[in-house]
Amino acid sequence: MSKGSILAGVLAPHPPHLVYAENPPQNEPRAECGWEVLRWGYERCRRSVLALDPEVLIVHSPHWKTVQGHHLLGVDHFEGLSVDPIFPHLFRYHYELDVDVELAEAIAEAAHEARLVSKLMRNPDFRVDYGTIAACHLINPAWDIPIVAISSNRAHFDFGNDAGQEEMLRLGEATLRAVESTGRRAVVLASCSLSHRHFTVEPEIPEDMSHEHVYHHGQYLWDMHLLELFRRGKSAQVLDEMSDFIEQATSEAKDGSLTWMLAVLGIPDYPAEVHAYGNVIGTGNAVVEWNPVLHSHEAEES
Ligand code: 2XP
Ligand code: FE2
Repeated sequence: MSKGSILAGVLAPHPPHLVYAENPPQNEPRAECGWEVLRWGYERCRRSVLALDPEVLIVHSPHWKTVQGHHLLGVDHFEGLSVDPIFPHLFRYHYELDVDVELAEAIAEAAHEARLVSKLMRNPDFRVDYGTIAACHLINPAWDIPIVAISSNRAHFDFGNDAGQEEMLRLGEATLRAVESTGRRAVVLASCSLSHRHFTVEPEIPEDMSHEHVYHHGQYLWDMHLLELFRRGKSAQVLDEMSDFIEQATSEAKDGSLTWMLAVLGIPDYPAEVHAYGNVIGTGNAVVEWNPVLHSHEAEES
């Protein structure tokens, strides 16, 4: 078996609004339009990563919250209805997905060897969280590639940001080792927003874009700072500044997804492609792709 590899990584935010606005057959509510810049960015990103022909998408989600350790879906197939607890009028999504259980088991084992607590979710009736579903839908609406889904163990919340960072770096390194040893060609998805300050009053028409804008300049400055670092290949600096970003931008990165993904990618020092940035309920969301192939084409052209 040849050694597996990470083909690309994507910062793949999961606001249910983006799925709602696409009107896929799986989602019950219907939208007129909305959040186009982010959705068009997702279209470009989707084309780019699916062209790499990945065998599996590995996603880390802030909305599968586990207290004791890192859990992974461990059944071949899940299906059900996912209803967003805050936006049930936007997201009532009938999902059906396949899991790469062998890889999930290998990641759980590699995590265990790295002295992290891990566990496989073997309940076939488990309801998969909307952070996993929305990010995977937006990257691959055909759902024809199996996934591995990893929970957020909330280490930043329970033990502080420094401990959380260390935990997620170790989980990322363990994930990479498991991908390599199982020979998989994988794309990794960090399902999270950047700044995460919500507005507090929803407009009568959710897709009324006159309400979607930056609500706090400080949060916007942080988002732009991070995107600039991504674009310049400075993910090590992002990790150095992550604790401040988490606190000052109330970032959803506190759930660990972004740190995990940068670790799986080996803390990339090449430029990422920012496909889009936009606000959803006032939060800052970016679709960003780390793809060494794209980068090497850019390098050849310059
Ligand atoms: O608040 C969250 O974490 C959500 N996923 C809701 C929607 C938009 C957030 O950015
Ligand atoms: Fe979220």
